[in-house]
Amino acid sequence: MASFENKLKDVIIKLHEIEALKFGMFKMKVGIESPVYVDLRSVISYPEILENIADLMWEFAALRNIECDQLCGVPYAALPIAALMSSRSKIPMVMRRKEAKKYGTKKLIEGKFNPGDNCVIVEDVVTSGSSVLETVVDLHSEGLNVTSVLVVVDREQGGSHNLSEKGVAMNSLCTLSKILQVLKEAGQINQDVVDSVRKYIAASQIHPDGTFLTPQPRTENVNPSRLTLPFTARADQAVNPVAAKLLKVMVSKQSNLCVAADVTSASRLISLAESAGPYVCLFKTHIDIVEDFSPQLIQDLLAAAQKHNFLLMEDRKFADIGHTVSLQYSQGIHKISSWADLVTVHPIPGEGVITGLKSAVTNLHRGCFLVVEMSSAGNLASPNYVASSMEISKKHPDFVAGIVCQTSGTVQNPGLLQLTPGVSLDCQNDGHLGQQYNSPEDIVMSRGADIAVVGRGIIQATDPAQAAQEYRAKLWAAYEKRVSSVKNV
Ligand code: 5BU
Repeated sequence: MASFENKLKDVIIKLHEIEALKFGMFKMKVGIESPVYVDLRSVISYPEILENIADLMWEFAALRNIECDQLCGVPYAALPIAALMSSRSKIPMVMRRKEAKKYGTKKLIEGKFNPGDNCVIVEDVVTSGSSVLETVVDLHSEGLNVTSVLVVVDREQGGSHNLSEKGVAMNSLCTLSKILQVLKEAGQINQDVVDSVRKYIAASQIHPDGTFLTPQPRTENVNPSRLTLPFTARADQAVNPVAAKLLKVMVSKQSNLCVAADVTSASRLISLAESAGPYVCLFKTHIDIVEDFSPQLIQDLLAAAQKHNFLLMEDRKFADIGHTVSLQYSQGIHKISSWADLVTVHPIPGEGVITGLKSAVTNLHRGCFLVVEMSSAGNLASPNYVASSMEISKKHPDFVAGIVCQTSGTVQNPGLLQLTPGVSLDCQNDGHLGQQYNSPEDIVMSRGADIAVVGRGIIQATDPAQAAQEYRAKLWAAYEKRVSSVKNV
């Protein structure tokens, strides 16, 4: 039987074939032009696709442990999807009228329900989340409880954030980023289309009242998102002390560059810390590849970190049960917790991996980056995995400094940092080794990175100091552009 992921890919490709997903230039309801158009109303003409979507939505709801007493479809495109889900699951359905009837009973909600029933909203596409919020208001006024919405496509333009601010969790079957990835891999769209849609997503975050968070003119109502709030202001919102410190270092050094110091000798590691150190905010190590490791190396690294004012991150990617990771973090020859300000962690074992790491440190002047998406081709991070990982991060704000991911919509909280590897000026991927590169501008503007990780682009350069300087300048300029697109109007 096809996996959930394969069924999802199949549906995305079919939606493109029937032109429910279109690329070009389209005028949106909110008045801006969009390079992508998503309209699932035509799906009723393709019963098989409709059925597949409803089945996937139901499977997805089960994966997310979503349970409810009522389903509510939002007219029009989501109504048949909700009806099919209701028919399969035998969960009854209610329907919100677009307008209250002018005669007879002025019911807002059609269908039978009891006050206090838990209702999940089913929607086809979410942009700012305003239609869903209107539905929530009406359902609440009729006494129904609404805590989640199931969406087929999240356009990643602020909907998830706007809904969560109102206490409604958005669970999306797929995002625009996922659609781009699937259609690009299937050879149905080219890189230019991918780039233009990514730029558009980063540049058009929308508040539910219709105002744009970026890059349209700033209005008094604008509530800047993570992508548009300057690092200085975000330092105050960081709960983890290392994240706050890192944001301050970034501002004082005007650097959002992390060097990936993937070298195998102690002398090269220290030489890189000295040459690239002045231009980076973060120095990332894989300490287990150093062949002549000794405690002295750590002393030298700490001295370089102090001299050049950068933080140290060991990219250990812990991924075991809590008890084991607590030992791996604090014991052995590397004693990582004694020197690394930050470490990377895979959320795959569940929350215990974080509690395990936390149990190994007595003070919390340590933090971690949770790896929720990877840069490598064919990596297994599904939308469901990303969403569940983000839920884990919310439970440990004291220890999670940020998220390692590849797409701009993943991190909403301005107090968390998005760290993104896979950056190079020439963007030449490394073939069968799987790394996929983006330019400094794209990584910050389109993919939403706060800090970009550059390894071979710097360490294999003839002059690493000069290369670090060049990456730093380009990355910082991209950050300033991202922020000023809202600020300077
Ligand atoms: P590169 O030489 O710029 O490709 O090095 C990238 C570094 O980032 C390298 O140390 C990887 O281990 C690390 N990395 C990555 O490339 N992709 C990921 O998704 C994660 C880490 Br997580």
